[in-house]
Amino acid sequence: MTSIMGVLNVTPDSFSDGGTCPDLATALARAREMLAEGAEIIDVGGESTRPGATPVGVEEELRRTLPVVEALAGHCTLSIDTTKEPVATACVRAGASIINDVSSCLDGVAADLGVGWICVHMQGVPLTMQARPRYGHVVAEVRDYLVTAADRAISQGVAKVWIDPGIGFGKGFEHNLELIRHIDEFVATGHPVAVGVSRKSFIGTLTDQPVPHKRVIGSAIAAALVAGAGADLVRVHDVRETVEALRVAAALSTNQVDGGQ
Ligand code: HH2
Repeated sequence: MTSIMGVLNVTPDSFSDGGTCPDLATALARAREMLAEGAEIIDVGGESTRPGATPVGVEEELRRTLPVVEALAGHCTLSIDTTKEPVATACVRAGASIINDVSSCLDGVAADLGVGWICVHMQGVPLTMQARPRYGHVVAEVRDYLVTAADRAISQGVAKVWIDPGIGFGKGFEHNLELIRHIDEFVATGHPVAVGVSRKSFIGTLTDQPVPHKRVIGSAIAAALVAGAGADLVRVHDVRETVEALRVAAALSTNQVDGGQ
């Protein structure tokens, strides 16, 4: 059964929901709403990784994320979406049990802290990654990179490792489509697969929808497809709609037995 990770961005500038949680009370209310809708994990993020985003410092990222993690600790499974060791460490000490790492560099931190690690593939860095992403065979290159990183992390003793193809992280439109069409090849590696398709620009291109928070139906369909292909985790902004899409897709699928109610 695929788990749903609800996105809780406490940033002013995230690509689809920046500024929607300007204070602690709003962030906690949003977390509670997503949990009530069926999210199993809340992913707290204090720095946007959108193409061209300006990096923030450790102090500022901690000021945004730590109070949220402290307040939610013990109430749900928490992941911290960061590429910074001090932020990951502080948030894990405060109660997060997963490091969601788009830099794929924090495996040693996850090993030392005894927590799970989501290893995301990214070509380049957020500031420039969409300039000219290039691959020979995108599925094989991304998959092989992730398997090497995951095996390394497991050999260091990381408790649980998810591999994530990093949709939109240094990928062009066709690269994203190819990766999603071939999610089964990632599942076949035996590592649990996490996927973030929610509201991303390829959906805007497919649906001619420039406004990210209006890409809900396309996002839910894409999430249901990757769930059907065996993804362990989908990272989404629109939890209720995704739960509904996964439930219907699972009930109508010939190769799944769970999810129907
Ligand atoms: N995508 C984003 C951020 N974190 N983590 C994982 N594991 N996989 C993803 O695809 C992924 C991610 C980008 O989405 P969002 O957090 O909504 O935007 P921003 O980076 O602008 O805050």
